[in-house]
Amino acid sequence: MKRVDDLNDKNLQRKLRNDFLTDGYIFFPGFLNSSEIIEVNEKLNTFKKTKVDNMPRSDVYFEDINDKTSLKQLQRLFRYDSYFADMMVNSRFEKLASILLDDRVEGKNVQYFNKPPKIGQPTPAHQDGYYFMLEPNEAVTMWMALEPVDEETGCVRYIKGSHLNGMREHGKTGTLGFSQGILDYGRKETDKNEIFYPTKSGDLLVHHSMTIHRADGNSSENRTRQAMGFIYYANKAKEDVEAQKAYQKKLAKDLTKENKV
Ligand SMILES: O=C(O)CCC(=O)C(=O)O
Repeated sequence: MKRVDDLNDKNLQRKLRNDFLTDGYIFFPGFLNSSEIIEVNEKLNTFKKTKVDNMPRSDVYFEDINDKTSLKQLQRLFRYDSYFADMMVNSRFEKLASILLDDRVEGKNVQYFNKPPKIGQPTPAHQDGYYFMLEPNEAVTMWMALEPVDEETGCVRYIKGSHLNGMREHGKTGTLGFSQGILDYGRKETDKNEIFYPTKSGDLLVHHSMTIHRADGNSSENRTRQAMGFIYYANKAKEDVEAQKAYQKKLAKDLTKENKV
């Protein structure tokens, strides 16, 4: 997992950065190999069995709060297990983030995403930068498939080049884990503009914090849709810490009131 040497190739770095600057995202098939992804899945399974019950409610989301088999998201895994801290810091993920943002970077989050079969909800169209509150808005989100993901289970969809067109207006979505979405999504874009990515285990998608993206729900009968997320901010990006705190406080209050956490 700690190998970073293959990312030292200058030609590869140039290509990755150019594609990222043009499209607002990159697709990196097989970023983790099969034995690495088996190890990650084992660690996550142990984590779910042993640690989730003791995590604060703000870091654990279920599709249905009364159904403990409907786990939807885990936040900030790096705080609870050094294995996930090691995945975030001084790792291939960090190195790739640094190449794409052309800056030193700081890891901010390691997440687990699931969409349980039949009830896994769609991810509303959004730009992560709206949540991040950065100036300049220079950050990346990495999304890594932990199992095969396709149109039926809800693969990630991007609007190519949308990171170049500024921040769209966002508003409340009612979706747990993605509380804010683009209010008029579909006014400027159609399904034809969306590039979607069926993925295999270990494939990685990385998008810029201004790139518009979304995903469908999981309409399959019995397949889960599991993935991990990694978030890195560029050193040059300054956080509006006060606005962040106020947003987190309001979100926690709203979710508790709505009995969602
Ligand atoms: O897993 C998903 O459906 C999307 C994840 C996402 O939108 C994000 O991490 O920004």
